[in-house]
Amino acid sequence: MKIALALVVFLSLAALSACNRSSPAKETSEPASITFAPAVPAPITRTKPAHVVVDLSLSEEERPLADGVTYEFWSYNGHTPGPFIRLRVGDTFEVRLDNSKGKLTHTVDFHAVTGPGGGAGALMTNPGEKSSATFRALNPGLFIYHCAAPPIPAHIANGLYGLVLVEPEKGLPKVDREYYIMQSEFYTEQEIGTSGVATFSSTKGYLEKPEYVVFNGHAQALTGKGSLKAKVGETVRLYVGNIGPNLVSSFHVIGEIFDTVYNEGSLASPQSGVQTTLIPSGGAAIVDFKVQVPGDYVLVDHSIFRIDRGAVGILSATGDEAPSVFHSEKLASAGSGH
Ligand SMILES: [Cu+2]
Repeated sequence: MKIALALVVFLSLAALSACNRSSPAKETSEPASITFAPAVPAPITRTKPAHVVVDLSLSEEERPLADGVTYEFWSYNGHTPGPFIRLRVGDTFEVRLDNSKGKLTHTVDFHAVTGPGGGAGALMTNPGEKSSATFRALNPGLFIYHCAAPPIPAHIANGLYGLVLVEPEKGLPKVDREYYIMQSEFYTEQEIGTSGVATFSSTKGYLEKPEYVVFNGHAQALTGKGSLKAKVGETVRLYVGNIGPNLVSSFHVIGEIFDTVYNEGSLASPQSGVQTTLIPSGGAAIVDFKVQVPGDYVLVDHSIFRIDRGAVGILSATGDEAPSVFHSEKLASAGSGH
């Protein structure tokens, strides 16, 4: 009798432990934190991995590329660049790709994904169809994603790309403001500035001779009303991607020295005191700097002729003057009326 009872207890415990094995600690499921450039989703506050759902939709539609110039952009979620996706290391992310309104086959290659094609084969989706795949974010860092449907160069050149940030377990150091910037080229049959609809030129793509080099999908997108804002005393963080499709970016902010650069999107060994950081095609960097002097700071690719092709932005800083750091006699004399 005692043996029978012990057997029952043993079997019950075995069943319980098997049950525990088949249903591990349940991950919460939530929609991904996404935003459109230049906005960045708020830092992740949860302390455990989650199952995160990323909804991406595809479209091909004409939108402005420069003043008086439109272009047929191929886009994720109706924006070029596509959404900024914020994850935490260890998260699983389920990508649901909706091509029900698209005219062409598209997919996504996530540089944050470990596995064949970065998911491109699993997510190859014909017009009128949807697909999904689930990945684990194994590595913290800032990563590009882009379309990889053939012909790949055209699918990238036409606007299908964005950034994924995979936060480390303890997050990144806190800053006051974060912005999302993506550099890219546009290869058009028409010379830069030609008003009307600009059409894609694969010939200029092969020659690596872009007509436009831009931040955030439009010439001078980050100027005028699109200027980025900051206040003196704040630390600003820029998440900068460069999709190319051909050029390497020499990213620089005129009048600033980067306090911290997480070069090539790796969080492993940041550098300090950097003037210009190289961002390869298909790569990214995170730069932090504290704003100490009010005024306009110009964001450029320091391959400087590209400012005339559209790659220029402004970070406008307001606040008290800091004459011990920056003092202008000219301004002082103009102010005194002489
Ligand atoms: Cu595509």
